[in-house]
Amino acid sequence: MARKPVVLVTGASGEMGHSLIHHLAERGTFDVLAFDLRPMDTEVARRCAATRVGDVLDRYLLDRLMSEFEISVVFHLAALLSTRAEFVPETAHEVNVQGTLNLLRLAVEEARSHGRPVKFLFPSSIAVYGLPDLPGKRKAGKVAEPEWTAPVTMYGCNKLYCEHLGRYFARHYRQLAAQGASGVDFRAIRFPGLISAFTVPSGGTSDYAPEMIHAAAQRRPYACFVREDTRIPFMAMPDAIEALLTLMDVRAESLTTLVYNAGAFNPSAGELAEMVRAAFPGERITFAPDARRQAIVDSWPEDVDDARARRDWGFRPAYDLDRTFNEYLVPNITRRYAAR
Ligand code: AKB
Repeated sequence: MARKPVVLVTGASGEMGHSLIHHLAERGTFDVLAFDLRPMDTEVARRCAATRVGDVLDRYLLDRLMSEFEISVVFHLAALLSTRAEFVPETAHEVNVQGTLNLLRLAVEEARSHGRPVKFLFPSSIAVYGLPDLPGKRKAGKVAEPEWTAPVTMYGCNKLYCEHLGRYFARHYRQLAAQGASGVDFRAIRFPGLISAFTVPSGGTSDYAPEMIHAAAQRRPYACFVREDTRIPFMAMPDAIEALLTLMDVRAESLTTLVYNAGAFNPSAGELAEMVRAAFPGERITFAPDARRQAIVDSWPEDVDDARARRDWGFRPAYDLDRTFNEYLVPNITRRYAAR
């Protein structure tokens, strides 16, 4: 019996998964197998050819997927983000690293099964960077891929190691064995903080930006957990998904590396608050820094140098800060909460 050709999306119920599946459905060129620990909501499930609920640590279940589906692309989005991971670092390691290893193994077996390379799209993060202190962060400015990769969170350590795992699988897998290349075509983007109009984040340390906006749209006061002068790069979710899909489509010969920075805008928390107050008059935003979460964000760069992505595969964010705010966030978030 022929297996059903699909692209596999893990973490399908998460923020990126929700948006990616929407974009893949719009494209209409792939059938999507959505996989998550939690059941997909109907909005996501109806856009998929199939959905499965399970754990990326369950290798038996992953083998069952391979018995039913022929997987040509893996979008491995399942992860415990930086804040949540700090409460259960060993579990985060299991999910973020062993889970990724299990999916890389699946990609090897699928490539050998159908005889074609399997593209493995991996969302890494600015969390792989570790700036030593605020003066060092400000002096470093736009950080390029080879710089400051000394993460201070378990999540950042996991993401950096998984980049190396992907490189190993793509270029050095079982290098002493007789059998040839793995067939895994690993491609990663180090995403900044992502802001979605359609989902509310959970478990991230960059979440203060989307939390502030979603709170304002619900007319709820917001106490920001970082200082007003805190500055890191962000990106509108549509640009993040478009970047993943563009990187997926690019010919391998055009890529000079496997891991790329991608940035869009980097307002301070105070600048963002001003925009939110202007868009939602009367909104009460206060600043009550949480010293521990602040220390994490202070270790992340003010901005990223994404010249390689722009050169190798034409990365260009469509949304700058103003357009993100005025065309994407405010109208859609206002509509989301008005409908409630
Ligand atoms: C987090 O805050 O953990 C993530 C990230 C920056 O990768 N949003």
